[in-house]
Amino acid sequence: MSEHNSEHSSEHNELDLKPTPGQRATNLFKRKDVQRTAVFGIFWTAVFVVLGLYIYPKWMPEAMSTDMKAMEKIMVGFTLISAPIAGLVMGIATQAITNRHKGNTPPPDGPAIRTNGPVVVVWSVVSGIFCLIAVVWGIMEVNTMANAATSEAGTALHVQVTGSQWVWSFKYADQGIESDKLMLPLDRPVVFDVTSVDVNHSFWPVQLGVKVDANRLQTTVIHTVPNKLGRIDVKCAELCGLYHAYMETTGEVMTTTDFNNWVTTNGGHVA
Ligand SMILES: [Cu+2]
Repeated sequence: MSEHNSEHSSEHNELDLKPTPGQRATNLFKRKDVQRTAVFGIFWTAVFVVLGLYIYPKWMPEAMSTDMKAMEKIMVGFTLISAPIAGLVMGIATQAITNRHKGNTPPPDGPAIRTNGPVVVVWSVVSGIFCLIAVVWGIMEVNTMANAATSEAGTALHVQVTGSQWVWSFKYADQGIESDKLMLPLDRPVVFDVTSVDVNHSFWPVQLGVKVDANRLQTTVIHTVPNKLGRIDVKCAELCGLYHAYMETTGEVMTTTDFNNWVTTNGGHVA
């Protein structure tokens, strides 16, 4: 009972006395509702950190290239960066839902956040720093991929990828074969020359962690190195008409011997 009363009177005092910013900051953390919000916020932040570190990677497709591994790291990193922000929002929501004002009198007004200078400065600077980390990290990763593509261009396997409504086809020009399944040898750099014969599609071999637009009359190039044996899902990631959702096929990363066998049994030659 006494706790309930003191909480309300402290909120009124704060409004009536118009404290200086220094006093406001100290008083803020003496308020019961702020303390509860902080505890809920820390709880939710911990939940998001656990989700990001241990659950999220399990939901993602298997990483079968260093590009996909880098992608996974970035996704986990971004989840951790956003955990305290999402935690604070959930903390405020939890506090608001579990401590609703009861009775027939209107609830007392709290101080308006839009006129709280220190709060605005803190959240602008902190989210600015988070955005900067994200941009720099992303640019560094794109640079690493571009450098790898240049240094491995000579030894790479070339696959011409063509999208059409609503199938993918893969032409191995050096081997002289064509397929509707994406077969790739392990640990050999691969360059995809991607185009379309009709509308815009987007070539997305999911487990390889790369994705690029397939445009009519245009060739876009993407590079990766498959580093794990197994099945690949190939999808279209650009809305391209009625059966867009069904524009998918499969493929496989196989040993060099198996790949060469697959090439020769389909009438091609090893190259
Ligand atoms: Cu498509």
